[in-house]
Amino acid sequence: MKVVKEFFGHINEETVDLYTLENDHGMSVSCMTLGCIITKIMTPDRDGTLENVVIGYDSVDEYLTDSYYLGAVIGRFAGRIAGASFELDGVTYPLAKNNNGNHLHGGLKGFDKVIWDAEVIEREGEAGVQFSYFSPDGEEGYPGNLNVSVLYTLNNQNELTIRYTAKSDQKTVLNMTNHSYFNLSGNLQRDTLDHSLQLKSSKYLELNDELLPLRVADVQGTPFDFKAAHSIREGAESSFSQNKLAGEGYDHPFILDTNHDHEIVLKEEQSGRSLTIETDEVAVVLYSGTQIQENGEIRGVPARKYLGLCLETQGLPDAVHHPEYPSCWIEKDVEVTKATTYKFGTF
Ligand code: FUC
Repeated sequence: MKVVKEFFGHINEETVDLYTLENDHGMSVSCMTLGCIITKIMTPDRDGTLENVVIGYDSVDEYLTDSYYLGAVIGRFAGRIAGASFELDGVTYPLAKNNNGNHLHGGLKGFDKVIWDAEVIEREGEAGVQFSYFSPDGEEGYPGNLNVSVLYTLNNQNELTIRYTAKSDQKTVLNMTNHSYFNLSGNLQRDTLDHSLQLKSSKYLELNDELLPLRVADVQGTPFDFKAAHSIREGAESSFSQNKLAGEGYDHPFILDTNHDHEIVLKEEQSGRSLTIETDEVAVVLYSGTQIQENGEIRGVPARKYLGLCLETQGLPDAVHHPEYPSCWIEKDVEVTKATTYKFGTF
């Protein structure tokens, strides 16, 4: 196991460092101090060939102008918050408006665009890096001074675990995730339409035309039923209104029926790669990369829809306006922690 630290770039006077965690099988995860962004995950295909399975860029400048949140940690609140404000204990908190008058993924300068401190963590059988950040009271409109850390660890079972820990000096809201775009074909050789996905989820959130949660719906009889694995293409090419609304694909929260039980399994037939995700979180947002513009290249391939897909484990978007959803509030001075594990395998 090893951790290698490299210089990745500058933002004004500040240095951005890249950390590569590598296990004894040569699998590696590269992540940096800007936004805890995962730039690369090298995993073996069924013949043992190591290739990259996430979308990323090679320079800090590309990440600074990026609007896709490639590989980044999202916070304080993942997904959209209607009207960019919420009420807590009788006080209204206006938030940054950065998406059609709504708030998206933490605002104008969310956790994805700030530089985090980093510390290498070496433990038996694990290579890791812990990023930490202090988010002051009022940042992007959110109440409470918040100390937050994100720990990435890689082990010899080809498992990457992301652990989010946070504590605030006031009651506040929190919903963090990682926004990696997976593409198991390796080095973006193919798009993700023929990736097959299995989800232990019976219910999803229907969205309105601003992509905000409308109501809880049953997956039964729709392209949102992934209890038996099927391709992303099935939704992308379906005439089902919720798939059309998401730009011919998916941009929806799925409520998980179970946790730590192979609840999310993604596979790519040609390479033989699989990804199994297990989480503490109540939901996963499946976003099929439908807003990626046909504009230039990403790592040598034409940028386009479906080039990667996100499986964002998290609480429910806009939960601040839905008391019936699982709570998104965190109490004053109480440390909260959530973890998600990504196991890279072959079949
Ligand atoms: C996702 C989506 C959005 C968005 C973005 C880049 O999580 O929910 O619709 O466009 O990230």
